[in-house]
Order: sequence, then C-alpha cells, then structure tokens
Amino acid sequence: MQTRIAVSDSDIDEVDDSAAITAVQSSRRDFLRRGVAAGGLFAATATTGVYGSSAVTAHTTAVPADADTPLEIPEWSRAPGAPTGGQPYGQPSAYEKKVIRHLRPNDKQYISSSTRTPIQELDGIITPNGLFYERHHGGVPEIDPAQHRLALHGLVDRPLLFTMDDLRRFPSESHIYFLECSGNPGYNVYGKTAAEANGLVSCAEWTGVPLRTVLAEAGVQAQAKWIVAEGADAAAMTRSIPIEKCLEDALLVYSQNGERLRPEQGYPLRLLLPGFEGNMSIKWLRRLHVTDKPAQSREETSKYTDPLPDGTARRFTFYMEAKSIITAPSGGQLVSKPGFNEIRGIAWSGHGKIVRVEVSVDDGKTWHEAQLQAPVLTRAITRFRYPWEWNGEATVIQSRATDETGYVQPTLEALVAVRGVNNTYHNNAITPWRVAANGEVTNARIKTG
Ligand SMILES: Nc1nc2c(c(=O)[nH]1)N[C@H]1C(S)=C(S)[C@@H](COP(=O)(O)O)O[C@H]1N2
Ligand SMILES: [Mo]
Repeated sequence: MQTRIAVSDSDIDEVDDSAAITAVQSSRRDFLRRGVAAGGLFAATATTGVYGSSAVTAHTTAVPADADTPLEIPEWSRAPGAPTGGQPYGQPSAYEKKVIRHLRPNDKQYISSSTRTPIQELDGIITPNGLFYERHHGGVPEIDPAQHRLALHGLVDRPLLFTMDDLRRFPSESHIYFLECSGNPGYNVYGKTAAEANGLVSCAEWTGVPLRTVLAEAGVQAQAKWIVAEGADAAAMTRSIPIEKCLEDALLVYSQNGERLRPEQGYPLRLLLPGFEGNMSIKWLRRLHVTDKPAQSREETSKYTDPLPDGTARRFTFYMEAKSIITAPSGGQLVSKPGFNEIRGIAWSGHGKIVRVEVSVDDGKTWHEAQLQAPVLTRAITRFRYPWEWNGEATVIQSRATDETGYVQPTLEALVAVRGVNNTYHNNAITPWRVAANGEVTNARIKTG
C-alpha cells in the first residue's frame, strides 16, 4: 500500500569507510589513555561506562576547586524556603520558564492548530504531560467523565455502551509509546529550533485497556475488517483502523505518565495506535463502529492522503517511518567550547525498535555509530548520544536512524525524489544542523550569508 524509501547502497557503504572507523578507534584509544592517566582517582566511576571509559577529566569544563576554601553560604540557605504544600499541583522551577510548548507565532487562530514539544529542552524518553505536543482540529472539549460514553457497535454479537467506570474495571496495561503527527515537520523543514523542525512528536507511558479485551467482550463477527473510531470533539475526528491493528496493540487510554489524560490529550478517553500516524489515535473517543470497509471519512480522503509526482496518491499510510534528530546541540543553542561535547538526540520508528543511530559531524562525509541509551523499547522514543570532540571549525552535524526492519532514515533529497513536494505528510528526513566557528547552531537548510 505504501512505498518505503531506502537509501542507496553507496550511502550505506559510507559507514564502513575505513577512515571513519580508524577515527573512531583512535579517539577511543585517546579516551582510554586519558583514563589511565587519571589513575585510581576515577576508578570508581569506571563502572558507569561513559563510552566504555573512565576519562572524566576529558569531559569537564569545571574550574579546578580549591579544597581548602569552604563554599559560600548562598542566600537560599540562610532562611527557610517556601512552605510545603504551597503548590497543590507542582510546577517547574521559576528558572525553567522558557521550557514551554512552541506555538507558531503566525498562527492567529487556535481551533485547528498545533503546538510542538520543546524536544531540545528535554532529557530521557518521556515527555512531561504539560509539554506533550497538541494537534486539535476543533479545539479542546471540556468533557465530564461521568457523562462520557463509549459506544461499540456494528459487526459485533453484543453492542455495548461503556461508562468510564466500566472501562476502568477491565484489566489494565501500561506501555511506553511515542505519538507523532504525520505532518511532522511537513516539508517546512526550515524550523529554527528542534521543536520548530520536528516537535510534533512526544512519548509517554500510557495506561488503559487493550482494545482487543473490550472487543472480545462484544464478540467481533467474522466479516469485520475495519473499526471506525470517532471523537466527541467539535471536529468529530473520524478514522478507519484495520482490524489487525485493533487486535494487535491498540490501547483504550485513560492515563498518561501516571495521571489521568490531560484535556489536550483526549480526556477522559483516547485511542492509542502505537507507531501509526498521530491522527488515527482518536482523542475524546466516543464511538467504535465495527465494519467490513473503511468509512472514507474526510480525514482519510481529502486529508492525510499523500499526492505523488505521477498523479497517484498514497492513502492509509499508517506507519510512521524511522526518524531521528539531534536535540543537543541544535538550532538556537550555542556550543560554548571546542573539545568534548556530547551530541544527544532522539530516534523512533513506527515499525518497532531502533537498532542503530549514526551521527555525522563532517557534513555527511563520514558516519559514526552512536550509543543507544537503555531502555530501547518498541515504538517508543530511544535516546542516543555520541562523544564529539569539536575542533572549533564550522561544520554540519546530523543523525540517521535504522529500525529493526533494516530501514534507514533518508535524506530530504532522497525522500523528495520519490515523493515529490506536493504533500506534507510523512517526512522523516534527516535534519542537519550547522555549527558555526563561534559555536552558534542553526538549521543547515536555512541559507546564511
Ligand atoms: N477527536 C480528535 N482526535 C484527534 C485529533 C482531533 O483533532 N480530534 N487530532 C489528531 C491528530 S492530527 C494528532 S497528530 C493527534 C495528536 O494528539 P495529541 O494532541 O495528544 O498530541 O491526535 C489525533 N486525534
Ligand atoms: Mo496530526
């Protein structure tokens, strides 16, 4: 049903470039040598396995401390702090006010709109609930969970109408999955920051009941091929889902990262289809209609269809393909000093686990394998990091992901060659960042000078 873009063999061969491998090996030897020079002092940290070495001194920019000078007693140590319970619902530090969702400044209406996760500000693989990206087609409804109902009907033996209490009685499961809008980033690849370039992706621990458990209760009939899901928002967002996905890992979700769903994420009930394009994970879920054919709703005909250069179109493009992006250093940030700088980023694939992320720090000439940070989970964000010794010269840095199917994230040029430029969905291209000699990082697709 869909074309998958593969990079050419010659592209992959670059990874085996012997010069690149020698460079990796010799920099590893450097690390080891410095580790030995540091001696027993850092032996205890060796087990932390920073790139397999204990060379702490190679990493730090901290000033040497004079052990005889006591630390000053700061202002905040001299008097009691704010009272316990002063914030019934905790908030981030006042010093973290810039860590917010990105709303495009030219977006003058907020009903059918989106905000992006500030991926360049985050660590780990979980997106805090207040920073989860949003995409609403008809605003955010305020739903009373006591009045909310989910209807399950169509090709079933027993049509059922569930309250939230009914749904919460079922055996529950929790899973960590990413969610990504198929319009991330569209072909508007000129975002200044990582959030602007690729922030329509987030990852959370979702809790709910497997859809298959609820379907078994109703008894799905043999002719059933699709389930049409409908939202209770003003957009009545409607998408058809193949029955195989409904029986595989689809989840009826009521909690996210330990607390009830946020209104923006579909409170009190949403569908979560791991690895599928975000628009199919219907929020404020109110109806599941079991059918033998797709509904051909607006959102799967005129929208979320990808016109191709030959005049045909890709439809029902369910899976989000493998993607990665360097989030540090990334657009808008500063590499303050040459020398050791850890490159960090995130990778994910709708098809399963990430098996490899490669990083290039020389404008794509050579590629080096990055370290994947455990846990590496299926259809979840995976963190990668790469020890970069920046020589202080202007360059371009970028990452590319490979998933467990062997699929490799393409360049934008490779993607456009197959898909053309007449659609904005499913752009999983590499994002290159330019690092100037003064350390300023910008999107390499934005022309300078
Ligand atoms: N009912 C309903 N479900 C919806 C939408 C919507 O507008 N209404 N937006 C869809 C789109 S396009 C995406 S990308 C995801 C976004 O989920 P989030 O806002 O929780 O990130 O929800 C999908 N589910
Ligand atoms: Mo979306």
